[in-house]
Amino acid sequence: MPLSPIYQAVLDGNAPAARAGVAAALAAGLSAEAILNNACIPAMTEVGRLFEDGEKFVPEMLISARAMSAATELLKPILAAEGVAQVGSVVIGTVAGDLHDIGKNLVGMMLEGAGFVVIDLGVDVPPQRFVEAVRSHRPDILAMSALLTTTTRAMLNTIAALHEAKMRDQVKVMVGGAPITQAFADEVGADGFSADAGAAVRKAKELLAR
Ligand code: B1M
Repeated sequence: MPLSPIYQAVLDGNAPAARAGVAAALAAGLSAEAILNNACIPAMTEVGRLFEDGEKFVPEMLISARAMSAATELLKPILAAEGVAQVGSVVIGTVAGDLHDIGKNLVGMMLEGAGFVVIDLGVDVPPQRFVEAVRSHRPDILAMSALLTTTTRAMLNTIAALHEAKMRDQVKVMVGGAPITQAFADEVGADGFSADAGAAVRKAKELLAR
């Protein structure tokens, strides 16, 4: 099974093996999306479970994250090449205080693959930087990612900063990340929520059509 070496390499934090596994799976004819959804993401989910159980620690999570990034680097151009004509633009970032970027990067990649122009602000993005980016890039959508329950409030602060700058009606706001729910999105006044990267593309298209 060409996916098991990738799963194992991400789990072990072995970046060269993860990259080699992805190259082999692509050569064997597997799609980038299948590799992502059936090997890379399940491996990171297992890393999280082992961390919760006290069987893995932060440095191990970090090297698994690096292996995941090495694997997805090879998938990125393929996902982007599957894209169609430009459909809209998105400013994306991980909120203030939060350094998790794997999910945010996947969402950005899938959006690019679907034809969106993506402006990635990176991680630990304070509300004011999101506001400045909306002012300068005039995107259709502002997309925020958060992985820590403690940083989800930064989404509320960013939406408040947009209101304060009188720019809230200029952009649709999308939120996502493991602790985010539709109820939370409604509570903070976001226009859309999605649970995974594929759903994020569908939601972004739906927001554009509104
Ligand atoms: Co962190 N971490 N981490 N971590 N980490 C979690 C999130 C945690 C759940 C682990 C656990 O306890 N089980 C836990 C959070 C608990 C909580 O708040 N509820 C946690 C913790 C506690 C911490 C630290 C505090 C640990 C410490 O230092 N003691 C620390 C905080 C640092 C900080 O941010 N300030 C920390 C650090 C790290 C590393 C740096 C070591 C590393 C991140 C490396 C990196 O991202 N470059 C790391 C990792 C790797 C994880 C886990 C294991 C994996 C996250 C991941 O990449 N998942 C994670 C446990 C887990 O999630 N099971 C954990 C794979 C990724 C594809 O999924 O990011 O959920 P995800 O993205 C999905 C969806 O959520 C969605 O689509 C994506 C693709 O399908 N999505 C969106 C994401 N953003 C979206 C935006 C959208 C739409 C959908 O629209 C805008």
